[in-house]
Amino acid sequence: MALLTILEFPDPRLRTRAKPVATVDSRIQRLVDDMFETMYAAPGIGLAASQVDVHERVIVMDLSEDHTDPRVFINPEITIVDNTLGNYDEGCLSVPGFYETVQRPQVVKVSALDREGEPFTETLDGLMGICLQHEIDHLEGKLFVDYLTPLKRQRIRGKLVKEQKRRA
Ligand code: QAP
Ligand code: CO
Repeated sequence: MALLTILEFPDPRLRTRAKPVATVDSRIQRLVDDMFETMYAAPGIGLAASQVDVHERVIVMDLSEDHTDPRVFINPEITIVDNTLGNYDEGCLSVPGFYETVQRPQVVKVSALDREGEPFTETLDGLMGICLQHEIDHLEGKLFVDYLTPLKRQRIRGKLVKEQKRRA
């Protein structure tokens, strides 16, 4: 397994639209395993392949405290079940140190392939549903900061660029 480098806002590569996975083969399974290792090390609860500069439709998530609920979504398709919007303070491994309130539908239904390439469908609510929508946004090149006011987004951008320059 390997730790992958996580791209940070405003890296333009985060704006790439990811392509569907054609076959869930050993290359994709290795990517999934490396994404889990990278997410757990961060630590985080969700990671999209776009964030590690792989522009294919792969998401990993684990909302448990002890790494006991690993979930994989390959080529996910979501439909909104409950259009009622809920607020959640979202963060992102690609926007380190910043949390802001985002509004999203509360309940979604997802169809995807698992790590073995088997199709499954499930209904997700609460943080699980929110996190999945956040990760699917990554596959479209969208970030949670895009839902904020331009002023807030610009402030976050400025602070992150400064921090990235300091580290370089
Ligand atoms: C996406 O985000 C998410 O700023 C997953 O300094 C999060 O795992 C969706 C993290 C919340 C909905 C709600 C963020 C780690 C992890 C940071 C994450 C940080 C260190 C974020
Ligand atoms: Co994110």
